[in-house]
Amino acid sequence: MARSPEPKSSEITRERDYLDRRELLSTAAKFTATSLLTGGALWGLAGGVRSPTQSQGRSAATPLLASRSEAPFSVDEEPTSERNVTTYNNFYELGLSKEDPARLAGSLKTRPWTVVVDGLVNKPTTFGIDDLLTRFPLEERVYRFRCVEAWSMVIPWVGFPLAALLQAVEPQGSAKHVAFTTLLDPKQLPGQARAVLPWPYVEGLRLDEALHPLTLLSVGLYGKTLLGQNGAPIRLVVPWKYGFKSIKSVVRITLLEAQPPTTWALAAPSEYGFFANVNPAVDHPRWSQASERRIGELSRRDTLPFNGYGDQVASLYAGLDLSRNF
Ligand SMILES: Nc1nc2c(c(=O)[nH]1)N[C@H]1C(S)=C(S)[C@@H](COP(=O)(O)O)O[C@H]1N2
Ligand SMILES: [Mo]
Repeated sequence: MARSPEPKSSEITRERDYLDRRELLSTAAKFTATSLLTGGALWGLAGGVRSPTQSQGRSAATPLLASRSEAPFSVDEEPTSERNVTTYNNFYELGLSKEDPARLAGSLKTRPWTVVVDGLVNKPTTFGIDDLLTRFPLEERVYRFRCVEAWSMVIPWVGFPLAALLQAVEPQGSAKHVAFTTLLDPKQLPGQARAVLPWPYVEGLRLDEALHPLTLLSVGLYGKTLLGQNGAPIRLVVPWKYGFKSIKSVVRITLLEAQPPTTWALAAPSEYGFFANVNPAVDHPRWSQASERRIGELSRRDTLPFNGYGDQVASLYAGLDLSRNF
């Protein structure tokens, strides 16, 4: 399989910081696995400006029909190449290097697949993945994506608003948060055999964040179903937050009153907070967040507050000191 020639992780964040991040993980072996609870997409036909290249991933991606979104739900920026989006990944259940997930994704089986939606809802429901793909109208959303490691991409996701799913199960008045869980199965996700993080990977949002129209459940990108390395068959995308909030290969969505524990905040609470809003004014303890490297570009660019989505989301945090509540 072809590998992306660029970029090396050392070009993005100082190599030492990377090693530190991995060291942190290897010393975290104290965690246990039980420690936590069609034809062509419309956008491809319209105008033909961007012609998707062949995917470099191993599992087959099939076409998905989606209507195109306009601003403010899509940005008018050049998307990162499909090759980079599908070969430069973070998915620690499939290895710690950027190249591992594309190489190892063949072990992840996306059928059958169910997503349990439960907790403080009137209609707890187990959705089959193919029900989800047909029940909620799919849209293409071109979003900026900013990893906490100070690299970024622009990704043409296909998906539907998480709000549509949550409304279908009828949240109860006491529900204030939403927890998300990745598949736990070391046979399919061999990285889970090593306790580098507390498995399964879990993430969370406040309910108002989860209901925000920008918050997407993604089932595809570049007009095709997701490849394993990108979190097939369904993953969260929250474009104003650091990438680690965008949890992959989701099997459970639970509505709760209390704020749920989240994987990176558990692993390194002084470095990763619950909100994890993109914020150039708050550095990571080991590197600056003021600028970023857009994958495929040579020079760095300034990082924008809320990753450029401030007009839409800043009001969610009125009165909250985001330098303390990171
Ligand atoms: N289950 C799970 N979800 C995950 C991760 C992970 O390791 N495991 N990595 C996160 C991080 S750090 C990033 S930057 C994004 C990367 O998404 P991409 O590879 O599709 O660009 O996935 C996030 N979701
Ligand atoms: Mo990330």
